[in-house]
Amino acid sequence: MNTQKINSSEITPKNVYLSRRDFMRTAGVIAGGVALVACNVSPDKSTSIDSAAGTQPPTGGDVPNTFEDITNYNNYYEFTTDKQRVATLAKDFKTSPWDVEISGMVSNPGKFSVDDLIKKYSPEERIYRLRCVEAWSMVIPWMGFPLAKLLADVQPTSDARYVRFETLFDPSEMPGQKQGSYPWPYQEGLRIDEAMNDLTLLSTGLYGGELPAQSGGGVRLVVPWKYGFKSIKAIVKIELTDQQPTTLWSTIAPNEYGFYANVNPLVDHPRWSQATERRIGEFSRRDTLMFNGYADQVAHLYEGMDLNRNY
Ligand SMILES: Nc1nc2c(c(=O)[nH]1)N[C@H]1C(S)=C(S)[C@@H](COP(=O)(O)O)O[C@H]1N2
Ligand SMILES: [Mo]
Repeated sequence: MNTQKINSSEITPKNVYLSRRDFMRTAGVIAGGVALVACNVSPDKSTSIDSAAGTQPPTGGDVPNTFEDITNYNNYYEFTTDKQRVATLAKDFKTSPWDVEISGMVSNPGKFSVDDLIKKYSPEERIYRLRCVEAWSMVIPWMGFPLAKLLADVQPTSDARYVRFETLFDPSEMPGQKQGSYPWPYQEGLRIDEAMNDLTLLSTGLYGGELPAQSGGGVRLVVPWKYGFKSIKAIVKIELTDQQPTTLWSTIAPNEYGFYANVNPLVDHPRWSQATERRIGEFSRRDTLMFNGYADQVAHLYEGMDLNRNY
């Protein structure tokens, strides 16, 4: 089992880590890290020193990344394609109150506030690996609840086969959306059995606290066995449907970003290898694991499918 039973109390507590950051600031240490290019440009071949280098063992287990790394190195094109500027640009983004509308093929559609969802489904901690399609990775202690719990309550009809997710569209708050180069709003989708899998989380928090704007607050999806772009942020709509949903990335580059997007070291991206990855905070690359290390829990979902074709 690789579901990550590490408890966040075993790792660098947030306050210790924050004081380390303050120390680094005072000492005039510049948090390095190279500005990396976007999903559709090139992979992450960087071996540069990241801000947390030295705080984690270079090899071995899955030690959660620091709060600082998790919240200052983000992919969130609604704000910017510059990973290290998302935090600043999202600083005033309002994550609460936040509503999600659930519609389509369900018996109990409706609008749900994240506050109510938190009360109803009592989020738990889930420490998951996150593997970006660009070949970098992190380990993140999410707070959240299985999407399956919410689906059980809204009751998909027997025709429902997919779940479609949509991010907020609000160019006045999300400056990246003023750029017409992407087909906003960001959309993603899962097959209903993938959505029902216990690993699939709706996340409402990080490191035991709230979910920061740059991490996808009010509420985001976390699908740890798929490339990071499936884990859509700032969700305002969830729709049950009988059609395979269109996704932002498969609209832009269908030959590079498929609907399934399962982490698979044997299927390379057309422009780079997916065999290894750079864990943020580590110096050397590590091997990428089939289904990001969650094969025991999810491989059965894809039995009989050609994973080369269904990338
Ligand atoms: N709405 C939205 N969701 C998104 C993205 C985005 O640009 N917009 N980027 C995706 C990508 S490519 C990755 S790797 C993860 C990154 O999540 P993190 O910044 O919390 O690490 O979010 C995903 N979810
Ligand atoms: Mo990504």
